[in-house]
Amino acid sequence: MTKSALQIARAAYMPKLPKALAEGPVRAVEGMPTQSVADQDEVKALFPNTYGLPVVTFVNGKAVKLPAMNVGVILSGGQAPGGHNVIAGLFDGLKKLNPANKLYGFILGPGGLVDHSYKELTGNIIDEYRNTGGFDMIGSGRTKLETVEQFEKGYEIIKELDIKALVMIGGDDSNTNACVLAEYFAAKHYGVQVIGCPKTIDGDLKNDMIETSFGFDTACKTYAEVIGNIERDCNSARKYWHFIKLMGRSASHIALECALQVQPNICIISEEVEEKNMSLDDIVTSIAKVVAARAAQGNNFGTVLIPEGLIEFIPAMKRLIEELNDFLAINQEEFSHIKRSHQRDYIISKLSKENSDVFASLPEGVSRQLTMDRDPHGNVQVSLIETEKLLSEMVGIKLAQWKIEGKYVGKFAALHHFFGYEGRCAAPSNFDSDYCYSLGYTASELIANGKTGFMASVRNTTAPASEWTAGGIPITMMLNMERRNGKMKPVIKKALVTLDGAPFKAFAAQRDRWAIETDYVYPGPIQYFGSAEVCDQPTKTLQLEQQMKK
Ligand code: FBP
Repeated sequence: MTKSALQIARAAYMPKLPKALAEGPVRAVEGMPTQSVADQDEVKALFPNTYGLPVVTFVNGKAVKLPAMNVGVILSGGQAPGGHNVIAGLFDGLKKLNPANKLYGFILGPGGLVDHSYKELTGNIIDEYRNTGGFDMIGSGRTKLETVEQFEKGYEIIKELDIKALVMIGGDDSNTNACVLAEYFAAKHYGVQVIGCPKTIDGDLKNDMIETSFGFDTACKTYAEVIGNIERDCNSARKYWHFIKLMGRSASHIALECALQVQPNICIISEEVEEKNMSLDDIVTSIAKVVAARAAQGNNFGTVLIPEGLIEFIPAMKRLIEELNDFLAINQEEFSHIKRSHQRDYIISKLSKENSDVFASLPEGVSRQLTMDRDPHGNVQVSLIETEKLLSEMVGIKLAQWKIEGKYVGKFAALHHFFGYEGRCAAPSNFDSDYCYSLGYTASELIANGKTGFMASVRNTTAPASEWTAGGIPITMMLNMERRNGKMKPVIKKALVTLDGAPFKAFAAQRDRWAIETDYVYPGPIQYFGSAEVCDQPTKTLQLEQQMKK
């Protein structure tokens, strides 16, 4: 594999570990029994073997010689910078425990387990991928592991390879699956442990014990760099409004973090839209007002950040999508046989009056995107909806109306961008390199300590890495019951942006000024070599959230 000079230098970077892990050996200190965040009785009944376990923290202890064992690892869902370092940390941790331990990677996500597609991960393979972005070492996929047939098929290869533990690196849905699998293996007395690791650029897999999901740091810094570049271009040419959509399937953490980093003129936060029961027209009007106010000062330019999941948070649209999800979960087969030109009318005829009216009012392209193929979890693929174009088009129409009414609106020329895939495989920042390596290493210790149904947890992450703490959180603690594909299911509760959280409050305190003044910040590219002040700072979201807790 040909490498750039930066890649060669980066391969030699030794990620930092929490002191307890770096010094090793460790022992597990157990806390009090836990319970799920909600719906305790239902969750407890579904997870009799893995419910209520205590939180585990690692402290220094005495070396214990463990027999050699084989471990499997799966990368699941969307790519996130640092995934390779989780595997590297897991590998190094396992080898430290016993050099005869072996690690197998399942190919292209959970599907690799079911299809028996795997490869042994040797030291040479691991070394090729240290501190690199992407998931290409073994690939990823979105197969949802949920049926007994899949579990049994997976168990066949697990038995054949004599695997004693499986590490699932994934987001909320994949870790929910890991939890279900851990319970299944425990109930069957198969002797296979399952450990999860919190991954997703979306930043929505977090709680009191999981401070952040990996990849969020690097992805946000990558987007903030290019948004900053756009802002500088915008402030130089002074003739365009840039509508920038940012990834994040549901939560607006990425948009919010980027706003805190670059100080745009406008940033929409989906969770606020929902809480304030805003309509599409309310959002359009709020943007048009800022465009007109800036035009009045001679500034016919600006930047608007739009979270990818916005559409689903507009209450009327949310109700429509929920009915569509349930309807299509049952009637997908029939729908697929309807001629494309009749699909819109078919849906209009099948929905409730309120939702049918909303559906009928949408531009053709948007309504089509809402009925397109779901992801394997039954969700609308929001990344396909061009919200940035929809909003700028509607703002243009609104401004034209105001102009007819005699208001001054200046000139409005819009450009569109969508940043998502550009950041998911970026070379991990020092934070993500260290955090991911620590998560993987922690997973190896959870395995060594016989844990199952736990997620690796590394905390105190705004302090220098040596002061981080490592341990494990029972995944059942994060579960609640939610409606999925028309049925109530135990799932990890997604962490959305909260309006009383420190990051939103910091944004809300400044946004009116950012709207009118041009006070852009240009963060520049991620730095890997240099002072900790420049290279090792975590996201503003993480810093503000942790400050609030103290
Ligand atoms: P995960 O939750 O699996 O980490 O994926 C997040 C994400 O990057 C979202 O931001 C985006 O909506 C989605 O994946 C895109 O999915 P795909 O890669 O399948 O197009």
